[in-house]
Amino acid sequence: KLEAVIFDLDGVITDTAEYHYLAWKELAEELGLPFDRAKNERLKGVSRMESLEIVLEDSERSYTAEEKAELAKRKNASYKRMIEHITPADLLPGIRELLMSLQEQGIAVGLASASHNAPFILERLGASSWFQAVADPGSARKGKPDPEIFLLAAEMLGADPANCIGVEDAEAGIAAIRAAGMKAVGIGSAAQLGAADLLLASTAELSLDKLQQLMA
Ligand code: B16
Ligand code: MG
Repeated sequence: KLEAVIFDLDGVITDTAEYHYLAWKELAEELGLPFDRAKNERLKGVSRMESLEIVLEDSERSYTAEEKAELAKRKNASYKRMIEHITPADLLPGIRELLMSLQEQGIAVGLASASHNAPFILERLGASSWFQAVADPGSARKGKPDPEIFLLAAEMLGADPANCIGVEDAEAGIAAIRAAGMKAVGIGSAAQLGAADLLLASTAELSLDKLQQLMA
């Protein structure tokens, strides 16, 4: 029986990847480093500090831990200015309808995002009240593909991972869900998300019916 659905944020609830792209690009330009959309793909689902390492990999000089912390802070400040403009219209297609039917059916809803800005983004989307648990990435020791953040969300909801479904758009996220012992729904293409139990091309194809069938 389906007890809970645990969502990733970026690429599933809303598309913040574009803002991450713009903010990292701004920083890379200041540092005179190349940065393009292909590189941005590699940052999806990856933590802020790990993302910075990827942005800096073409650099000829090395940076101290203090400098890195300052660079990450700078990127986050411009990212935060951008996400101020998020509105409920930025919910990805079908998400509002799905969250409403989950609530109606009394199925618990959680968030397992690597983003420290997730609570603010949910608020801007007008979606906070649909989530009974938002796992804090700061209290997970390891990032995705480690299952920790998904297990944290399930624990907060009091749900058995075996009765949970995770929804993700990144390969590492699907691996994390499967390692947590949950059923994995992938949003994207088979090239990256072949390991998902159910693969959908877009969030518009999500429905409570399909999720319940997956658990049956
Ligand atoms: P922050 P997700 C991830 O969100 C993003 O995909 C990734 O690009 C970002 O670096 C990470 O959050 C951390 O975000 O800098 O806001 O803490 O896909 O796990 O929802
Ligand atoms: Mg994602």
